[in-house]
Amino acid sequence: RTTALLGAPIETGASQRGCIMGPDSLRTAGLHETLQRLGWKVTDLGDLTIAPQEPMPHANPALHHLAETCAWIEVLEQAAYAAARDHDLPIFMGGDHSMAAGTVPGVARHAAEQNRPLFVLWLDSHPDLHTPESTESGNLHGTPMAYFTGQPGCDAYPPLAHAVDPENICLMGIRSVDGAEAQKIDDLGIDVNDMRTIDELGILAPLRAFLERVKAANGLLHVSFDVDFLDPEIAPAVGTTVPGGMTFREAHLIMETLCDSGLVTSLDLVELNPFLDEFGRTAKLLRDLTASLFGRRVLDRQTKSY
Ligand code: DIR
Ligand code: MN
Ligand code: MN
Ligand code: MN
Repeated sequence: RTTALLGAPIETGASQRGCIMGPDSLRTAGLHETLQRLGWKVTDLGDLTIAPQEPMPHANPALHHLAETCAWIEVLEQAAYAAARDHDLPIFMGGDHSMAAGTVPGVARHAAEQNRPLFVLWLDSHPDLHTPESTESGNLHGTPMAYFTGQPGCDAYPPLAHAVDPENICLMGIRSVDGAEAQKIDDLGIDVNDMRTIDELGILAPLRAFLERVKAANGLLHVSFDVDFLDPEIAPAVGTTVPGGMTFREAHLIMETLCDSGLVTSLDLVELNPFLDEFGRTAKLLRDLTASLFGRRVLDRQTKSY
């Protein structure tokens, strides 16, 4: 099977600088070699880039880097589309989470061409359901989900050709939601597994139920992995840490379960800020979690007889 590594060194959607180094930090951690050892054919497509932009005015005075974000969306939509068309399971290495406003629509175009629905598994502390109009922080990494589901209020962004059906989205790990986002969650009826749900049910029951739906619909499945999904104790290299996150074991179990399903067709690794890392340990953890998704096992499980 084939994978591609596509770097999106974008940091203008976040409040702090540093995500620009994310793709190179994942390369330095040996992501390419790790996946190769697991038997994958790996192509590093290098990093995307955008031209310098003139500021784009907007009614929301908090917004910053709107023009850069629009340019990234256009470049990423095309590149993610091509990567999904040409590879079994491309990896989009961020870069802050605003990049999902490009990768998800690109993958959605590929799904539409195949006449298959696109499903999205969103692993994040945050639902990222702000619009450029509703965001109070002005950080556009809080907006991709509203954009790729075709919500009103995103007119500042490029026109959207293939919206993702909110019914095909599953959010896990949610523990920081702004008022405008809570309202949208209600309106859209999105499947949100917040930390209370996970504490009560564990992660496997909701994940398996979602995977069953993907399978029954013969869908493509995009996984968007925000580093702040993880507990800050194990993943300090992110600008927006939120306590009470996913443990090491829960995160690996999610990735192994996704691997077993065989359903995942693309992956975002976003919000890694190497400037905040400790001797590369968050980058190495992301590498290892990705390895679990790509087939690494401690022991190949066999039926045990007791
Ligand atoms: C917050 C943070 N909701 C905002 N969003 C983040 O600024 O809109 N998403 N960090 O991952
Ligand atoms: Mn494909
Ligand atoms: Mn996010
Ligand atoms: Mn987040």
